[in-house]
Amino acid sequence: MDIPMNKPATGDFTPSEAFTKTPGWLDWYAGPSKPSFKLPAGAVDAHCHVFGPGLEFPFAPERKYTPCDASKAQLFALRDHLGFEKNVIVQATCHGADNRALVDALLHSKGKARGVATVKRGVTDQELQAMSDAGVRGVRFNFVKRLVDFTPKDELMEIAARIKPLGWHVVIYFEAVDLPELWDFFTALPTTVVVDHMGRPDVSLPVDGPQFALFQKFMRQHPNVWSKVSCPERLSVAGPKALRGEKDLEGGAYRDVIPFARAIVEEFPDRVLWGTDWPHPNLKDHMPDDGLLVDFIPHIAPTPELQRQLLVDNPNRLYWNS
Ligand code: 0GY
Repeated sequence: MDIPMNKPATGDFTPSEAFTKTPGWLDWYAGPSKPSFKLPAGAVDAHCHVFGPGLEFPFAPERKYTPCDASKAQLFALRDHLGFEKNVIVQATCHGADNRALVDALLHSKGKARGVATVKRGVTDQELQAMSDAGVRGVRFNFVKRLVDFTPKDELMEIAARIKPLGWHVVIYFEAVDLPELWDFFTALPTTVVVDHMGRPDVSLPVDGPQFALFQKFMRQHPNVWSKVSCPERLSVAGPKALRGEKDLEGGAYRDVIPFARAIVEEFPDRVLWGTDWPHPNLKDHMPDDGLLVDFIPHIAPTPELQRQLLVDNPNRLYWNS
């Protein structure tokens, strides 16, 4: 590995003396392979995080997990190693609504990163403007119960109305089973709405079954809705092990996620984004090699045209206005 990840390639180390990691926490993988798939020029990793470092940017008291550190320098080293040009850094729930680590990463990115923040009702206009100046372009509303405490929908709607004039959008994270209950709220949002990880479908269900059909209907009926077709490692039941040849479509890593992501990319090619999700919080059974995750992209976006839209055109339009 040729990147200064600043931690041992294996192992179970305690990253910051200030915090003790959640028991069983899986650290990000410090020896990512060089992808075989060559990313197009201008490609954006549109979903990744920074964690701390905890000594510099303490984790939030209300957090549901305590991760290992994952610094901006380590993220930027991974970006360069994989062949991305830019990042979209999404505020992780372990930092709550304290966006200092995110903003610090944006300010040190030389314009190569944009951000998605978490804010509360009490945020001031000056704070929003300062975040915008630093490169924040959206807020994230999280409905995954294991990650956050409940926030009333009227508070979220008020925040959405306040960030709209800044040209920001709303990123939503939820589980597929909760889409029916959240439908009215989501479809009333006044901004572009970006869904994390395709709304977390249960990929053991049929791709043409009612659960995924509802998500497709959500995108079909609402042209302001975009989707990240990210996180095969999180959604897959089949897991990272190939059945036959490593790169084989039907037998390869995370093969059960391919039909879902590919259906979304092919139907909505101008409203999809892709990201590594580094440093991969809360994975339980394996930590992916980010180089192999990049090699997954041509399975879900099989043509150079789809790859360019997914990796270059769409994220640059949404986050850099270009
Ligand atoms: C992700 C997924 C997860 C966590 C977070 O902010 C977060 O803590 O997003 C998860 O645990 O599913 O997109 O990183």
